[in-house]
Amino acid sequence: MDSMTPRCLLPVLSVFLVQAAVTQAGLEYFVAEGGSDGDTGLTRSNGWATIQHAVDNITTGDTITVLEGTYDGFWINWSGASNAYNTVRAAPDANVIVNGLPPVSSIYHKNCFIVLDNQWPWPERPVGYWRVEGFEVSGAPSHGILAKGLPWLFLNDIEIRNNKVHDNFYDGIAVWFVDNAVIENNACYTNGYGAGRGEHGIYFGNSGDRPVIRGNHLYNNGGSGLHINADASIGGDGICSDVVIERNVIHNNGHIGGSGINLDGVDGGRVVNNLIYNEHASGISIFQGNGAVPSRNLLVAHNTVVLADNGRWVLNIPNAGSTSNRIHNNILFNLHPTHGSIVLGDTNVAGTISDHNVLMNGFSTDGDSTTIDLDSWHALGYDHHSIIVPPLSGFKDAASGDYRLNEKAPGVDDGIVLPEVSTDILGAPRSRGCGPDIGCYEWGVPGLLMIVTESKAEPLRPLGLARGVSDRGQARSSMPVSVPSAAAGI
Ligand SMILES: [Ca+2]
Ligand SMILES: [Ca+2]
Repeated sequence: MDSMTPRCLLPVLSVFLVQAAVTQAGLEYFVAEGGSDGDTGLTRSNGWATIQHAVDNITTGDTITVLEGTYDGFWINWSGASNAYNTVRAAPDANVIVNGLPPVSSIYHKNCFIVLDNQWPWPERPVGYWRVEGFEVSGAPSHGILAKGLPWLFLNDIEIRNNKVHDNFYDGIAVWFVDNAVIENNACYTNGYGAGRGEHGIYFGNSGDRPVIRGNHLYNNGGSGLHINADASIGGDGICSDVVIERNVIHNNGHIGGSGINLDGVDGGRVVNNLIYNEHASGISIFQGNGAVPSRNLLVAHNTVVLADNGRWVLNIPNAGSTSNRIHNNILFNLHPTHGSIVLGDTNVAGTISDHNVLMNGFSTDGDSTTIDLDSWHALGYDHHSIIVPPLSGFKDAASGDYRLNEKAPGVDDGIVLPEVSTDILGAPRSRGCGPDIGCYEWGVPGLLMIVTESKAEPLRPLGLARGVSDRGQARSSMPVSVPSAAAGI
């Protein structure tokens, strides 16, 4: 559909999806600055002094609410239950900073501030059904938050939500050997410079299945925004199955190499409604490095991805064995002078379908050695219904981080209906008007996203309009990060 096609009338948007409040059985205990671990912990004025004491003394289904203040970290090594999660959280609207090691001596903390593990004290035991919510975690000598199982005994059903995790030596949030993890609405920034090799905002690894990674804001990290590495070399099946990666905003990562989203050894699931911009390596990489299989069977849809002028390729699928990926309704732009939109590892990657995208003219089927033009790309069967435009075409204000489309921009109403994608990045229903819009936004949603600088911003507010966010977003005080230029990496 070209920009002159008439639009049909848009219905009035009256309902947004809102996450249901989480209910919790059990007692609520408090931790407070100036509290005492000898007290009851049952009221705000009788709070305990340390989060560790609380973790060690509640029972299944209880909630620990930590009041405003600065605290040492904590170590979780016992399990809640599927019908009675344990919760450790910052009090609503409190600023709760965790910036010290747990007060428990164990090599298994690995210099992280918040740790969930199942390997100490002996014997190993199941650990799962915990929620960790609302903390600001910074300055760890290793990872800020680490949830780590074992190849023969995974953690399970861990939820890490609404945390602000920054300036940690390695990863912001590392989740390894964990099934059914939910990593949601966290802000992870300026992590991963300490080792000089580029670590990540979120690192999900080691064969865990069914992760839900949603609504996170990942920026200014040395390596990837989100890195998934199923890593067959250290045990487990080496496959991360059935991922949900959606509604994340990822920008200004990859200074030391590493895609906005790296997927190594991932089999099945969806990567949808993500906004990725100003990235300095690749945008989304679907590949095999350490994983047992090339990443495959993924739906990659409704993502808006823009690489910086030192970027690699926007969508990077370099292995011929990465079969049966479906690539629809994405905007894939690259500001690099010669790199293009999509690179494949072969002229015939079985089952790959790419169509109904907004792209720039530049493709490769030999891993970047040779760039081919649109006619050659069409001859391989790809993107016959896609739109080819110059980079940045159609955005409201890309320079200010507003990657919504203008009303008549190429891509509005031009997508195909995907039953798996019923909302946009803001949670507004798809589709409005005459069809789904290409990219992460559905046109005409009266809210905004969001973060427009590379500053130290707040966690995402996916329904920001409800918080009084202006139509231009919330510009925040800029805090530039001094980082090396882009180097090798996926
Ligand atoms: Ca697995
Ligand atoms: Ca539409």
